Amino acid sequence: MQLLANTTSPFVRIARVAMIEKGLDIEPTIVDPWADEARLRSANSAARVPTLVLDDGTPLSECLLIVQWLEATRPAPAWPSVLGAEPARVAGVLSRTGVAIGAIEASTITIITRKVTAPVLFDETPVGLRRRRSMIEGMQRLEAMAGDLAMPAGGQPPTLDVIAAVTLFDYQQLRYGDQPWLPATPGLQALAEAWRARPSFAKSMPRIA
Ligand SMILES: N[C@@H](CCC(=O)N[C@@H](CS)C(=O)NCC(=O)O)C(=O)O
Repeated sequence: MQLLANTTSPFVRIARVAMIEKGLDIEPTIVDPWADEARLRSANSAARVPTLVLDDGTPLSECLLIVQWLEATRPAPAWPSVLGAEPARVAGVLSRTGVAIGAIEASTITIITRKVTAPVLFDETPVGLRRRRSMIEGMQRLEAMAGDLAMPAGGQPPTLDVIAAVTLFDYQQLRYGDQPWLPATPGLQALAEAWRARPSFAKSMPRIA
């Protein structure tokens, strides 16, 4: 099995944390998604990371589909469910995950679009400002719901909302930590710092290579 990845992508981190929590701690194969590497292109027509190539050669793309495959092939109770143990709480987990993913997508689109325009040409355009608003409002909404995001307790594994919220917080610090518009989110910060001690989060901290 091969996880084609880079060191910054929040989508990679979501897949990787879920994989480690499900007992699949494989060393990522680092690729540059922008360099059109043959192994990434042949596995993923969109040439994006993460791409997980299974032992039988089946390629899986899209981080949430990789999580879905993990849930199907490594189900509870033998493995922790990333949706949590209580069916009544699944909607809440997915709802919070959606808020985090929306902000992550706005964030990565902003970084990606800077590659083709100067920052001022995209970030300050109507669409760029809309993406910034999505980041700010997503972070603020998650901050307001921070009480519903479980802190580590008794070795309990993280659910998908926690994985996505921590991923968002750490990625925003990496990319926009010096920006005055980045909202203060002390609840998300406490969450990210607390979960950082867990191997799945520690091993996947984003870094610019
Ligand atoms: N929806 C995809 C997004 C993946 C994605 O956009 N990955 C970025 C890195 S953050 C990438 O590989 N970009 C290369 C490109 O867009 O060509 C997922 O959930 O995995």
